Parts: sequence; structure tokens; C-alpha cells
Amino acid sequence: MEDGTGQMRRLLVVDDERIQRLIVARAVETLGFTTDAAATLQEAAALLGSQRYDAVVLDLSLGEAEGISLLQALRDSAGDPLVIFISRLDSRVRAASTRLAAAFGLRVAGALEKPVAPGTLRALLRSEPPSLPSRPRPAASAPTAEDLAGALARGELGAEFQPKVALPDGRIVGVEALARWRRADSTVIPPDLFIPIAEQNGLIEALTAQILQYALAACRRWRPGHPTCSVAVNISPLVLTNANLPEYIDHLLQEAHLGPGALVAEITESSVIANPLVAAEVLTRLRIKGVSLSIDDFGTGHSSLLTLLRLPFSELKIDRSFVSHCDTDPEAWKIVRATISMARELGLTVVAEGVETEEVAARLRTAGCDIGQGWHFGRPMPEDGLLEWMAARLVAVA
Ligand code: G
Ligand code: G
Ligand code: MN
Repeated sequence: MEDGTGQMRRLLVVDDERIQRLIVARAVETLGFTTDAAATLQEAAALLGSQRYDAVVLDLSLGEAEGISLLQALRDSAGDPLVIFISRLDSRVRAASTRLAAAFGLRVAGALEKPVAPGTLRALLRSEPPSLPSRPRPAASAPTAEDLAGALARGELGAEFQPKVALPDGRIVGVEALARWRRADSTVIPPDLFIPIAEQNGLIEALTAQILQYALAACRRWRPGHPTCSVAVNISPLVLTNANLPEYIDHLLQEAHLGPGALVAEITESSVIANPLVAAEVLTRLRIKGVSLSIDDFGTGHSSLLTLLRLPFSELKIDRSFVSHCDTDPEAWKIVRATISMARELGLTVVAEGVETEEVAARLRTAGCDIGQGWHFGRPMPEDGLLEWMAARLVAVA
């Protein structure tokens, strides 16, 4: 049989079980594949080096060897074959292997449980692998440290505000300030482009000071209408090495005529805290003063349980990578639910970030999560947009 272009298609099946090799070969016959079979890594590597394949079906466990040891050989092989994993291991191992192969730049159609169902295998071979998820990148290119220093001097840095909403009753409890750099030509540079530059060039303290001032000034303006709505500012761990931070924040709060309850400091452990002792002192003093402390992006590997126990956090924010798909991803949901219950046991306020739908909001509400943040409630907005959002919301909730 041919594929319509006049060529036979070739498939390689790599499996140490003879019966599985036969099942695969038989299953793909009707799709017009000729099948070669290998039982070991060595046989497979030899075939991949000498023959061009359109598809490779690869068992993850080859006796003592792991099928993914072939990823490099697959990448180097001619013909950019479509890869399908098969395995008796659980779905998490299969999913991790699929991601790994995609990260290697291979075309992966998916991973099937053994014994392989012939119809499912054929369906995968007919499918085109999903294109790799690419993060939409803003057109703006990374600025230089000089650009950023100039922007700080000219006061070009401000923030947008995203609502944090009480899940039980929909009331706004706070707002997160997200740094924005608006250039003179009114292009806006997002923080993931300039925060790292600030951190690497000794500009993060000046930047944080500017965002704190901007955020507290805005908070001062909405406070009369929303006396309990706080503002959360992201604080880089690098800033926590400055023992004067608590006094400085005190000074800013007084300047803005705000009490310490108006401010939440969101800490991401994006980098190793250089001086953990000073950081612990700074955080403890802030907390004693009455500033709330939030552990940001919880669950992404930077923030550990040990940090949570050692430092006086009052709030935990579950990272959006768990939250946004927790209605359709059972594993993510288990993590979200367990994290909510752990945070409650520890007496922490729990915030779920990345809430994009009402389905997710409803689940979180049922699980006892206190606060939600995400596109479902409101996108990050400039101050005037936030005030309009608050006004509309007040009518809706009342
Ligand atoms: O605003 P998003 O919209 O793109 O923010 C991206 C990331 O930048 C977030 O992880 C957020 O924590 C971080 N970020 C935003 N504003 C600030 C800030 O003022 N200081 C620090 N250190 N990080 C910030
Ligand atoms: O890491 P931190 O929580 O500080 O960053 C907040 C980031 O999350 C910002 O980049 C913000 O634009 C983004 N964000 C806010 N709400 C949502 C949402 O509902 N979905 C997604 N995908 N991103 C969101
Ligand atoms: Mn944050």
C-alpha cells in the first residue's frame, strides 16, 4: 500500500515484548506501513542510523533500559519521524515522556497504554501532533539596563491593578499591582522583560520603591470608597536583603496616610535568597508592623514548604499553572484541593490565581478557597479602569 505520493511508509516499533511488536505491525498494516522491529536500544539505534522512518512506536521500558534514551537518536535520525510512546507505566510517566520528547523538538503524537489498542494507535498515526504550546511573546524586545535606569529616573514605571475577589460573596478584598513600563512612544513593556534586568543590574530596589509609591498612592485614592481593599506589591527576594526595608515601607505608608493593613507584600522565591537571616528579619518585622505577607506562585518549585514554615506568611497564592485547568485536569485539581486544605490547616488565607472561568471559581469556592484572582473576575487594569470595575461590581454585588 502507498501513501498517495507513491512511497511506502516505514514504521519502527521498539519493544522488548515480541507479541507487542507483532500487534503494532499488524495494526498499522492497513494504514500502508511497512514495519521494522527492534527489541533493544542498540538494535533501534542501528536501524535509526541507517533507515528513514515516518513513524516510531517506542516502548518506555525495554528490559533494563528506558525507551527515552533514544530521544537523541530520534532527533538525529533522518526524516523527522512521528513518535508514539507505549507503556504499562501510569499516565503521569507517559505524559512526562511526551513533554520531554516535545522539548527535544520531536514530533510526538502521544503516549498509549499497553496493551496497545490497534484502533487508537491508528488514530494517533493519522493525527498531526499538536504544535508546541508557544507562549505569546510581546513584540517588545528586552531593554538594556541603561534604558531601564533612564525610565526609573524619568518616572516611567507604573502599575496595572488586578482584583482579588472573596470567593464566598464576590466582594473585592484587594488588588495586585503589576509593574508596567510605559515608554514615551506609549508602548508598554511587560514586567517579565524588565524585572530580571532590574534584578541583575542593581536597579530592583529603585524599581520596587517606584512601584510601592505608585501602588500606595492609588490605594489611597480608592480607600475612601473601599476601606478594606488592600494593595499587593510584588517584592523580589533581592530587596529583602536590605535591613532598612521595614522602616522604608513604614515611611511610605505614612506618606500615603495609610495603615499597614493597606499593604500586602507578595514574595516570590524566584531566586535564592542571598541572606536568609536578614530576609527572615525583614519579613518578621514587616509582619509585626501589620503588613500582610503572601507567598506567591506557590507550588512552582521555588517556594518550598520549609519556607512556608520558617517565615511568617499570612497568605498563600496557588500558582495559576495548577488553577487554570483544574476543572479538566484531575491531577491539577487534587493538588489545588490539597493545597487549599493545607493552607487552611496552617491558618493562611488561600488565594487561587489564574481563575479564568466560572467553573473553576465554583470548584474553588466549594473547596474552601478564600480568594480568587484571574481573568474571570478582571484583567490587570490601569487605575481608572479599576475604579470603573469597582463601581460596576459594587452595584452587582449589593
Ligand atoms: O503582569 P504579569 O502580567 O505579566 O506579571 C508577570 C510577572 O512579573 C509576575 O510573575 C509578577 O510577579 C512579576 N511582577 C510584576 N510586577 C512586579 C513588581 O513590581 N516587582 C517584581 N519583583 N515582580 C513583578
Ligand atoms: O506571578 P504573579 O502572580 O505575580 O503574576 C501574575 C501574572 O498572571 C500576570 O502576568 C498576570 O497578567 C497573569 N494573569 C492574571 N490573571 C490571569 C489569568 O486568569 N490567566 C492567566 N493565564 N494569566 C493571568
Ligand atoms: Mn504576584
